Amino acid sequence: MQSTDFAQRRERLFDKMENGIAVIGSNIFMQRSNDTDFPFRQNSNFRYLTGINEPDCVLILSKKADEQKVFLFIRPNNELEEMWMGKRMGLEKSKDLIGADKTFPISDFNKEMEDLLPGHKNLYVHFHERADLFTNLQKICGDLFNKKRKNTAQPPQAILNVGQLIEELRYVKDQNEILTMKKAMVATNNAHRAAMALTAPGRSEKEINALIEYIFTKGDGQGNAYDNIVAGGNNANILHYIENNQALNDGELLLIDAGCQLNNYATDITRTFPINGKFTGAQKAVYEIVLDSQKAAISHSWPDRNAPDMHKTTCKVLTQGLIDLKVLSGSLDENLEKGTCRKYFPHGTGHWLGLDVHDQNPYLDSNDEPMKFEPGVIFTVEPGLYFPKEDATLPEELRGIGIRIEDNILITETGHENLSAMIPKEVKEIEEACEKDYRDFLD
Ligand SMILES: [Mn+2]
Repeated sequence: MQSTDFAQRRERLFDKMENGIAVIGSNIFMQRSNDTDFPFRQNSNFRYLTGINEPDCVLILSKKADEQKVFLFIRPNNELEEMWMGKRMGLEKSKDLIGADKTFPISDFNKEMEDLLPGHKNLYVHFHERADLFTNLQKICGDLFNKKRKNTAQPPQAILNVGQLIEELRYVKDQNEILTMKKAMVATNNAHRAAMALTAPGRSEKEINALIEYIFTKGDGQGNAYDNIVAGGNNANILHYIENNQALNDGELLLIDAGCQLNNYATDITRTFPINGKFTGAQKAVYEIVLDSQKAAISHSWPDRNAPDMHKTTCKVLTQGLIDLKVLSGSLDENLEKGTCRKYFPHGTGHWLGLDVHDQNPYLDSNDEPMKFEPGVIFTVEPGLYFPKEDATLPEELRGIGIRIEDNILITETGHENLSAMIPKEVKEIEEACEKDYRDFLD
């Protein structure tokens, strides 16, 4: 990414702003234990607008009738701190990098904001990130308001959500973003293939998870984009199962939902396969239904279509499948009307994907209509069926089966591209992948 790309993004954000001042915080260190922190991960919006990967920064965009200015608060250089904790960009380098009008030490934030805030009509802040920054700004504005004098510039009188404006910018991905996600998919593919190859009765979710982590981190990848789900047998029926510490049993399935992160961009892939390498009849029957529903949803992925219609397509195939499996009774139309498949498919068909695994993009347009798919939009397609072991109303052979299949889809001018098409998905492909040697995927 060139620094001009980030400048263009800030320019597009300026275009969406009225007279006002936007305050966008980087992430800060999060305490893990006593005086140690969790690994730092940059705030996606701040990263999108600056490319800067340091904690304790705040980006300011100031827009008045006759001028636009960019300011940045950042940690100054400090030899001792940098010896312990790593290099900092500092005030000068960061000013050059993003072409800011001025940079300030982050420790001067409150003092400088007393000068920067007045004269703007609106204050643009993120409504659900960096609540500490929001609270702090409200206090500074309140104090300025109390101290106001005649004939001086006034602090902002209205607070608007900058998050919504940036969501709109981030909806369509540019070529760099698409390329980055394609690169991340290489490790994701290797990890899922290696996992299929290593998995066997007697192995554990822990071992498979460790192998995935290894492949996600050993190359360019930054590790996982979200907590891996490595769920054997009935654990697959807990949608966000992340314990990943149980034994893998003969005759059961393993569901893996895991994606590599690269340059802060996420991939998000799920595969479900037999622990011993061969599907049973019942497992295969359920698997084929989920796969058919997923293919139907993917074939719905065209410009001008939308996610709610895609979800309807998925539900139709799953509901017919549930009737065929004798899980549901009655006609297809009756069941669709009542939404009976929801008990076994309790989540959506997919979500936007990008810098955040659940990417911050709008689901509705300004008229509250579903967003239309456009070239450059990326989302997941991830139907599933979940039959908990404890549900005595289910046919016995289905109990304990949980299956989800998830791919990442890019909308193109002429339809779509499945970014994860290379990861085994057909029954035959999966059974072949289970036969392989996991060491073939470590290089
Ligand atoms: Mn997902």
